[in-house]
Amino acid sequence: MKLTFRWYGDSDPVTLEMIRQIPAVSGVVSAVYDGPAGAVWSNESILRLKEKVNSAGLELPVVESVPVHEKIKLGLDCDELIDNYCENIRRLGRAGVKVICYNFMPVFDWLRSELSRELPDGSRTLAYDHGAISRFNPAAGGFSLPGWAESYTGDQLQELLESYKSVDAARLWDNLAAFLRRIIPVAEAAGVKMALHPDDPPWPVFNLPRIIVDQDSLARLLSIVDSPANGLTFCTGSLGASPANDLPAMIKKFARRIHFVHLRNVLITGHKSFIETAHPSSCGSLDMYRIVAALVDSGFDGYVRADHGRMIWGESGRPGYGLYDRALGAAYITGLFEAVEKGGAERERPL
Ligand code: DNO
Repeated sequence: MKLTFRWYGDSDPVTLEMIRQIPAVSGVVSAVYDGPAGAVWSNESILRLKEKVNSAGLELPVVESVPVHEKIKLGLDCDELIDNYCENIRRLGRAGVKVICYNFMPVFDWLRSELSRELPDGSRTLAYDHGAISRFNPAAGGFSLPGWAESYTGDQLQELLESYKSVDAARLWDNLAAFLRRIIPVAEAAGVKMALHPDDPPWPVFNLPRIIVDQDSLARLLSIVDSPANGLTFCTGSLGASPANDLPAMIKKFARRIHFVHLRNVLITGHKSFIETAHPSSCGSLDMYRIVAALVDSGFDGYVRADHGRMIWGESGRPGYGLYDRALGAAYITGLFEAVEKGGAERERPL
């Protein structure tokens, strides 16, 4: 595997120099943040990003995300927007980007009910409780999370939610299929692998459909265009929030189409309720050893990043994206991969 670390560009308090000092990290996952969703990214911005990352001694193998405009998900008047998306794929391919991570969640990207829940050890973490989420009124406005491409005023959100009233899960699948049929041939030609991020959390919120949630939906997605360029971001924290998902089994089934992995742990605290924990298996509900073993046994050789961390040691900043806990997670992940890859045979080998 190739270990990467997410960087939010110049506004990120975590600098490239800090990232470079995390053991075993070879690349950065980033994006161009200077235009609205749906626009073509300028070649200058793409090259500036790449040069900055390269001159810090790091690679830029993965872009996360190229946001999908809501009109594409709504299937409305979106020909030109899909053309723009294709152009971004071509430009990123020319800049040497290997994988593009994106998602197809209506309106809201990842969603939590609390951004800073204090844990007994004094660390702070992201939490989700479906009851609490259902009591929110999204149209009241001011609703945004730091990972989102967009934040909306109350009126804009109201209008958007109104437009989605005619889009049920079946329609959303149709719109996703139409999008994939256009973008995947372009990605193939550009030498880029598209890696769809599953819905987080993996169930509908605010009556909006969420369709990339389990083994069946991943299989359906991959069958729409049966090409290696139509692949997955396997996010353990997103899929793992549903106890029905058997993550090692899913990895074994889809391994050849997994191009990017987000590794993080969650502690399931009730029905549709969880907190994000530190990465080790002993801290949450997911067996990270079995997850990594499934990746290694399937011959996975793609990009990995430690996903969200808690806020520890007094750090503050973008929830989920502090330096310290993600760096601890990266070191843990490196150790797990080394242990699984070397396995028993290496331990027995005479020195
Ligand atoms: C959360 C991230 C997501 C992810 C997008 C991919 O921290 O994993 O925001 O970047 O959903 O499009």
